[in-house]
Formats: sequence, C-alpha cells, structure tokens
Amino acid sequence: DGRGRTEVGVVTKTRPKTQKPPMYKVMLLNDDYTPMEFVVHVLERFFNKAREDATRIMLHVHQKGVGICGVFTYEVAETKVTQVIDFARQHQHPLQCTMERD
Ligand code: NFA
Repeated sequence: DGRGRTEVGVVTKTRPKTQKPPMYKVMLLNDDYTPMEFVVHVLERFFNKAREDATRIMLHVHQKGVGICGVFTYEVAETKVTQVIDFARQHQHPLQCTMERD
C-alpha cells in the first residue's frame, strides 16, 4: 500500500443464478369405477413408468385418493393432463388428472 505492506485478500467469485423454470406436479385422482389395470396402463403409457412403479403409484392413489405421476414444466404437465383425460374418456372411464405448482 505504499507503506511497505503487502495486500492480502480472499478470492471471491460471483456465479450468476441459473434460471430454473417453475415445475408442476401431475396427479391422478381416485374414483370408484376406473379399473386398476387401466390406471397402471396410463402410468406406463403417459408417464413412462415400469409396471412395478406404475402398480405402486396406482395403489397409492387407490388408497389415499391422490398421487403424483411426475413433475414437469407447465406445457408438458398440461399436455399430460389433457392426454390422460382424453384417453380415459375414449375408454369411457371417469379417471381424472390434474396439475399444481410444485
Ligand atoms: N379405485 C379404483 C378401483 O377400485 C382404481 C383406481 C385407482 C382408480 C387409481 C383411479 C385411480 N377400481
């Protein structure tokens, strides 16, 4: 500093915050009519679940009333909800699917 001293400092790095998009849980709702096997098929087809995982999630929904199928960005979540409800309707099952902010 011009008076015979050596400056000592700690190196600090700033790191710009990486932007994470808001995420949405997609959930299945229980009902009294949709066959268990159909729900397992939905989880395999639209949520890429293996049979054992799909069966576990289906039973959770059956017993608790609601269960999470996956977490997605808004557009993907919205597409999953529409696809599941349309597919269920085509097969005349009342299965409902919904999404909420994670
Ligand atoms: N509760 C339905 C039945 O007993 C099965 C079901 C599970 C439906 C999960 C919807 C969601 N057939």
